[in-house]
Amino acid sequence: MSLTTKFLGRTYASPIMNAAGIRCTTTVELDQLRQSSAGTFVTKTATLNPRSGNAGKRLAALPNGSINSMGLPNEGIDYYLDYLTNLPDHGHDAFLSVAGFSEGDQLAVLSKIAASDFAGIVELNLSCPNIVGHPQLAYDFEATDALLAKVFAQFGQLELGVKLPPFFDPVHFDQIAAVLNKYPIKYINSINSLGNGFFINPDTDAPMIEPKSGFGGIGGGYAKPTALANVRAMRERLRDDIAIIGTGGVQNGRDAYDLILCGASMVQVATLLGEEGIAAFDHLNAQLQTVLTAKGYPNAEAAVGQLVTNVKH
Ligand code: RRO
Repeated sequence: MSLTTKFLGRTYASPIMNAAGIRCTTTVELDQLRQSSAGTFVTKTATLNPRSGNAGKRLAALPNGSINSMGLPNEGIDYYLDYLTNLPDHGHDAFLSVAGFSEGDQLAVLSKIAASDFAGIVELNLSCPNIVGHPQLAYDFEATDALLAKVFAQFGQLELGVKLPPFFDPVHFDQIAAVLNKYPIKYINSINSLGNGFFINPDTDAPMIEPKSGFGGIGGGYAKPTALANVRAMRERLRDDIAIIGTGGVQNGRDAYDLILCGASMVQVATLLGEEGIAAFDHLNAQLQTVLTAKGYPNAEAAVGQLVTNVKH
């Protein structure tokens, strides 16, 4: 049984990797990811200029997951492009996550990538929940359509995917899928954290985190059923040539397998990786291998989308 996975013409030793934002902000962290047993890695979402992010305590562990309002702290697009383009493969096997605060910003970040030697995959983060005054773009279907029209008109040569927020209604699944199906998107990544949740610290009766009066993105176990729903719903609606990365609530190999059954070709790990560090990949790879072997699959790819649809009582 091999975990070897093909994705966008690349071959990875495992389908499991970090999610953007988790242990991937500095070159030291990126080196650690490269040396780990993760199949590949994605950078922290990069903006045109470096950002220190939201002030105060901005990440907390919860009983079954996490809450964060980081506010997009990152070293800026030039830093990540410099790191990636100096790798032996010019970052061919890596993912570069990017975001902008306006259409102009987003396009400026992409022009920098297009003008560089970066040979990898670009992930447009349309779903950051934690920037004051900036709603998650993908919840505005018209604005998403308008941005993607410009992006693909100008940067059609880039290999582009999009990071989506969770959707909660079949009509919204239909609407976002209809927009995405219009463009030569290579993949979607579902889901980003459950935006603007709230959790009270029982010791203090105050919110767990400081920015935005305590509202923040929820990840970990709380996110798993919503992640499975989004991967499944999008697989049912997207063009076959649009691949899916599944993210949300992966705590063990079975969780990764469930996302794969719903249609994910790759699986990303956020909260668990934040808590456990890169040793999490060793455990998850071993556990995923055990599940796939027990279920009789020769490799991870063979299980993609193999959800059994007749409910057995
Ligand atoms: O930096 C953040 O606050 C953040 C981002 Br950009 C994101 O996409 N998802 C998230 O949970 N936090």
